[in-house]
Amino acid sequence: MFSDEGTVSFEARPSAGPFFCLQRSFLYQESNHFVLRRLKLTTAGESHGPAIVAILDGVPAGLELSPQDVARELIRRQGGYGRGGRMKIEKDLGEIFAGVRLGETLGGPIAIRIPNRDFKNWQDAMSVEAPAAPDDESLRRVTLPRPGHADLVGMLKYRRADARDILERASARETAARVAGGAVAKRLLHGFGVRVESHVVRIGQVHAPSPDPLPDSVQASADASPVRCLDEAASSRMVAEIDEARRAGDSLGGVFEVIARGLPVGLGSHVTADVRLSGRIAGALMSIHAMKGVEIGMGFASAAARGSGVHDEIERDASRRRAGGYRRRSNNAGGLEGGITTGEPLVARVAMKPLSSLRQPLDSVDTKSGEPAKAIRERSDVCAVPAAAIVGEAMLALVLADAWLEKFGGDSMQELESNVEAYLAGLATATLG
Ligand code: EPS
Repeated sequence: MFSDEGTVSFEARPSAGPFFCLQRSFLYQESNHFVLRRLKLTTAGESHGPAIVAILDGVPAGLELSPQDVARELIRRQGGYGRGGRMKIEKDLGEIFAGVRLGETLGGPIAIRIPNRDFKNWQDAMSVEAPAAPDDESLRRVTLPRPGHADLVGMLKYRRADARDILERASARETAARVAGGAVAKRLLHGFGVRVESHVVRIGQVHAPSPDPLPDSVQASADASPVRCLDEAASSRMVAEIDEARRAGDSLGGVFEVIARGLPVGLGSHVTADVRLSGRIAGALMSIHAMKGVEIGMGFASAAARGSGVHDEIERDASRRRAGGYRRRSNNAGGLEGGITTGEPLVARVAMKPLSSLRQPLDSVDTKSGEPAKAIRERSDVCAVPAAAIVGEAMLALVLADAWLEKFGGDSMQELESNVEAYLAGLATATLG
């Protein structure tokens, strides 16, 4: 039940059936946000419906935000060698229609709409109205689920006879909305000197290890490559691998790395599971469509090494104010110890499986007849790893902006800025002991 203060208590209705459950799930959600705790990103929309929408709540008032900030990120997500015909149709810019006035955020939810230009070709199939003729061809019903896709499990779980009811929402088109929300998070972080970037380190069999040291601007170097890879020779081999997979009617996955530089020591916490930043970052990255693995820093390779070859030795360096006057001689921890940022670059790698829409489809079952059949042959990308890396940047930026707001708080940017300054000043003068 809600008290006058808007808090929830259960004593009065211990066995009140569905009402009780509703209250409990509300409380559960509020106290167990593993990924975002201060920000809330809601997305809505189907791949071939009229539009995709993002609503980002929790951004302080007074953040300078322009339509170009969002458009720039959406354009980056649409690029990358290996995309299919759909990207020639869409021209994502995003239209901010709430939460911003005269170039600054107002403190309320920020709403961004990304129209689907392809909708004009799908008006019957995606109509909100009940169809006049339920068996009409133009409704583009799907009963041939793709192995690896949400098609079949979604049909069974949601009791839908038409896989289109699942695949339209399961589509990675939804990531456009995440990138729009992430653009706002990036804008916030950027003002505090934090940059979130990405590059591709694997496509199929072609591997290009992360260069050491990284270029000054990972973004500029990666965006100059058709596959967003920092190694020119590997880039060409990746392009050739994509061409070969396209010829074979197949698809390819890969690995991208996301990096955040400029973070201070002290975001996240070791104290409880829900505030550990490592889990929140892994959760956010794993929530992207088609992701099958996340590692932070040395990741899985650290399991095969000895402690002395893994842990980053510590030394004093008074010039490193954001790191509290310390430095690590290496960064195998990927910028996180105990779920807390160390002040070293935050580095995570994410593995994407090959896309499950194939021009040479795999064996499946026709769910209408129950007979063996080939899966549906949908128009598709061959490889979307370069685009996924941009989505990874957005998700990392959202988690870091969220942890930033959790640590520093404030309804306005002025309040947030003075809290950040006070903390950094304290770090610079801190002596422990
Ligand atoms: C997707 C299938 C393809 C991709 C789409 C994601 O779309 P379509 O079925 O219309 O050809 O192009 O990605 C986007 C539309 C996008 O904006 O990234 C899927 O099934 O996930």
